[in-house]
Amino acid sequence: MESHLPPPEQARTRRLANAIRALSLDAVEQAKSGHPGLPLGMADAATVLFGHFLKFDPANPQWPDRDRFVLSAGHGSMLLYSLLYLTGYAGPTLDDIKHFRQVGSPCAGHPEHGHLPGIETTTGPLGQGIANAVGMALAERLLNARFGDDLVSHKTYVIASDGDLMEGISHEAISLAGHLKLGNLIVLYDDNHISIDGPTSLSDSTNSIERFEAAGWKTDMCDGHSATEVHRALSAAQNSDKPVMIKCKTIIGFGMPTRAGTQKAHSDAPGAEEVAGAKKALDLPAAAFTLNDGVLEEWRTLGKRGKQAYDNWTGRKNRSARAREFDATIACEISAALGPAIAELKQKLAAEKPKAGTRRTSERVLEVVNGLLKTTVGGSADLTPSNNTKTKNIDDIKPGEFAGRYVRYGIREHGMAAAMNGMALHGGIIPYGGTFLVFSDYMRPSIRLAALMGVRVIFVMTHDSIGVGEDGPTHQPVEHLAALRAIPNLTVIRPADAVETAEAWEIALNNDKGPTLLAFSRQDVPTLRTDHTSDNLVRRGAYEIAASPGAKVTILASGSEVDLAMQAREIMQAEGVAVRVVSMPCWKLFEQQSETYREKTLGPGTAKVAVEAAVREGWDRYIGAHGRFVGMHGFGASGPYKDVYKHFALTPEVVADAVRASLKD
Ligand SMILES: Cc1ncc(C[n+]2csc(CCOP(=O)(O)OP(=O)(O)O)c2C)c(N)n1
Ligand SMILES: [Mg+2]
Repeated sequence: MESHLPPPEQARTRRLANAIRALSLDAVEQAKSGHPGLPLGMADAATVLFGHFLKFDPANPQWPDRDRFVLSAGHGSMLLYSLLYLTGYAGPTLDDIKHFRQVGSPCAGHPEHGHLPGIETTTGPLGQGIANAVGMALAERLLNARFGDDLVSHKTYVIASDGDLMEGISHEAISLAGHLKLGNLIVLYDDNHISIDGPTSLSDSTNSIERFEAAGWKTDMCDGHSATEVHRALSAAQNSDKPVMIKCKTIIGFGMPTRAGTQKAHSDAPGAEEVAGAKKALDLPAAAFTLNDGVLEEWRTLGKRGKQAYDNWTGRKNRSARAREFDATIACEISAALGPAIAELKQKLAAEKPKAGTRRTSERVLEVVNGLLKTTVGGSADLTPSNNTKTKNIDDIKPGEFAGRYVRYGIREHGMAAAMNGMALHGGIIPYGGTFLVFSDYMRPSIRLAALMGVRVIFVMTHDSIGVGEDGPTHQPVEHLAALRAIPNLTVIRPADAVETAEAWEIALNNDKGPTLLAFSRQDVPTLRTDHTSDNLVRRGAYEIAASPGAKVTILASGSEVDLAMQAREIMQAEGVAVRVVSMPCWKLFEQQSETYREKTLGPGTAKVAVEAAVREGWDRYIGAHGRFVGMHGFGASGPYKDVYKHFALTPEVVADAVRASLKD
């Protein structure tokens, strides 16, 4: 939103900015904890951004066409809380700010998405915010390509710190944004030359201007304390065909008498004397949480700048023939046709009985999904032919061309995951993206944040075990399932066959409360579910896939090892021993079932054997201390996958031995 106000008069901006400084100083001092340095250093630049450029309406914080503002350096949270309060959002209240960093206050230590409207994403782990912003900016372009300028035309602004730009993820984010020519992305870099240990010269000598330019960005520089200069730079950034980085030279902790410009300003309560000194220097009232007369009113007036634009936009949307489609898209409504389409595919798969890696069936499911839903946007971190994530009915997104629905993320797993989070947060897009399960480690911080924020992102992780084969232990996940299952609110599903794969996708697409991680096999697996049920059995997390009246033993397994369990069962049945098999594609969903269902499914009174080509961690919960586990006890090995399974004693015969042994216990 270009400024319709004249360029800011320096003294007025400083007076407004000092209100941010007052609140930030008082909140940190009161909490005896927090980070005053960034809010004090970036207050002037943020005032120009919010007062003249950012398109927002505090009365309508969910306005789909608002500009997004991401405080990537989440430790500076008081900057954001101050801005939201001053511009007139319903929250935080002044009382919330007085309870900064206290349990129950929405003003948490770092900005938590969902605690307050206006917190576009959870930040704190440095580098994540700027990478989320790339996804938000991309989402905007994709929806603009679909709905046009009238309905979708906004920018994503980021404040990023030295730490954000030192983190490796920023490299992935910056180079992806530059490549895609995301001209609607504007980063204000808080170039204060200070991090926790001291001057950034201790650990970094990057020329950030050259770095961004090399990645295809437009760059600019300004004095971050000069309202006129910041205004000029933001004006010049408005109509760019490349993302823009504005290096704002600032003084950390601006105004603090002894701490400004030093690492002491970064964090911690400055103490009464320092606060008093800062307030004197900044011409602020001495009393805590008190602003100069008229400043709050002036801020509130600025907060109403966007109302007209909101009303105009609402008018355009209501007049649009596509209003309903737009609303359904932004809400990512799942078409009522999806359920029947998945059921139909399941029926077909049950009859056809493909013997294929679940990654391949996943592509078949996606073909149906991408044909039915317009909101899915796929991608892979340079493993498209292996992850089977690109279907024929969607096209590539290209630099400056956003009609497609498939992102070539390049070899940027972490950047991909964070960008997917940003797309989901933006609204209107259900992102899914692939890599090998073993490289979930490269994405874990973003997977964790997706789970913490509760956003609908689908991680497609193929090559999910030693079944990878020849590529060997570097490429064979063993501890990953356990580690991922430990992330709260992450739904990890490892389907056993084609039918479970279709069911897993249905669950993932309908899960709007958090991310879903789908673990797919590289190697072929037979179709085990050959009797069609319209019921989605994976939804229960675990279910009896093979019954045996009078069974003495229950074999629990997931993914490709359910077939092993079934073969072991055959061996035992031939010996006259009744064995039942339970497929456990998703522990999280199983835990949500009734106690009765869980007990019945686990087979009360039966001995337990678990089979999974992964480490044992977690299985004890289901098999008990005396249960037997057939799986991995260390890293894998390179070789044809069937040989590797034999080498690690993951065979039907060994499972049958475990069953026999368990009968003797
Ligand atoms: C991934 C990650 N590592 C470490 C930290 C801890 N930490 C918080 S701020 C910070 C660096 C501070 O420097 P800068 O980013 O320049 O912020 P400034 O001090 O200028 O506000 C660090 C290391 C973190 N939040 N995230
Ligand atoms: Mg810094």
